Amino acid sequence: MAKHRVILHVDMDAFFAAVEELDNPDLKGKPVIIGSDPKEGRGRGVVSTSNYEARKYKVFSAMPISKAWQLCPHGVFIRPNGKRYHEMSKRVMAILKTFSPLVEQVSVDEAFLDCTGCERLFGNVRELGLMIKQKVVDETGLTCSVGIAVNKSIAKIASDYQKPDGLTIVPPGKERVFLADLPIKKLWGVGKKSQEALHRYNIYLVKDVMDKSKDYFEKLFGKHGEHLWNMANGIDDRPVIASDFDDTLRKSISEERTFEYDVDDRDVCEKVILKLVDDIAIAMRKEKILGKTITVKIRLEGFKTFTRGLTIDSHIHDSATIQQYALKLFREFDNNNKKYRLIGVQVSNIIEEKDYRPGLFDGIDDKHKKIDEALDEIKNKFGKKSIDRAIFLEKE
Ligand code: TTP
Ligand code: MG
Repeated sequence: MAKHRVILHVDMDAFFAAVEELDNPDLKGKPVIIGSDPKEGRGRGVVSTSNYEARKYKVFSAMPISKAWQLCPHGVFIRPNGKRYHEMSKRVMAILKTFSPLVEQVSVDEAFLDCTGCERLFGNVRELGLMIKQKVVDETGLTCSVGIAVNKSIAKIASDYQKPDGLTIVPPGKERVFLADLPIKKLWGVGKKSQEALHRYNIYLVKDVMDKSKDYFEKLFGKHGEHLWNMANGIDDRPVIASDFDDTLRKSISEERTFEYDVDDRDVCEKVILKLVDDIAIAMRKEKILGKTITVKIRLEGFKTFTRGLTIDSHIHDSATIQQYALKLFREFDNNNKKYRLIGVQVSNIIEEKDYRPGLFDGIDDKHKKIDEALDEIKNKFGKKSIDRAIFLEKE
């Protein structure tokens, strides 16, 4: 028998909601919806996640919070507590690292593990999967779902197959049987747009892709088509790349604001960007981290969402420099005369201050640094709301 890999995908169940339930047992059995303030149906943000009870009412991630309120008015609506979820995420990732040195964290609540060769240490792959689930629940109180297969794309589909608290194993050689009857949207990389395009060619299930040649899809969609055909046929040789995570390091830090009313005044948006960046930069300095990728998220009326990002040469955490890049990204974005619904800013590509090595192009402006330090000190002493740069004192 050919040698094959043992790849696991671990994904926490209803992660943010599960952490809230853990911290507040009164929530047990109730529909829990994490997201922005529903304001009795007038709220304009979105749902981050919902627990499985709330999903019975068809409340799902990324849905407008006002719709969630309509579908489930008796639900418990909770604002997200990113810091707490991040802390639990770190604990989960640390547990996973005790099963393999090759752990690739792909989002706050999911990771791939390459356990090739280690499975016998744990008996067999089923035992391995059960042990991981047991250790996660014993040490965090949270459940997860695990998929095990010969490659990443199938392991990822498998972890989702029997959620929550699932364990799905696709034995080597059974990939195509497992995939055949799934809807194409289950394939990794097939989003709403690709799905619609494929439907136009009468392709609904993975087996509809299998029935055709690779050439057929290459001609239709180029490189994407080739990738699609490979995924459908269970071919994926991408390696698990160990995240060089220091267990304590977060991957990004972000803030966003949904406007009460759609806004067409760009000055208002720019002021919000300045404020969001200030909050991010203060948190970064407090956590002693630096970042070099700045991304701006823009949601326009009608809900279309765009992101624009750039990576600079040096790692920074001073407000003024991040603000300057965030504003540049915002100003370069063509909103097509549409109004703004939401503005967000993210800093990623994070390192710790202690790992910072000044590069040739570094030159954190000394003046900015001094202003930041002074602001941080006052805010530390007198609280976050005690002082703001002049521009924030105007009504937003
Ligand atoms: P997911 O793993 O996609 O969802 P989940 O863990 O809540 O539920 P499932 O059992 O189906 O895995 O995302 C992990 C967390 O990321 C989720 O708890 C909240 C957050 N998230 C958002 O904030 N917005 C989103 O649109 C999505 C999809 C997730
Ligand atoms: Mg999850």
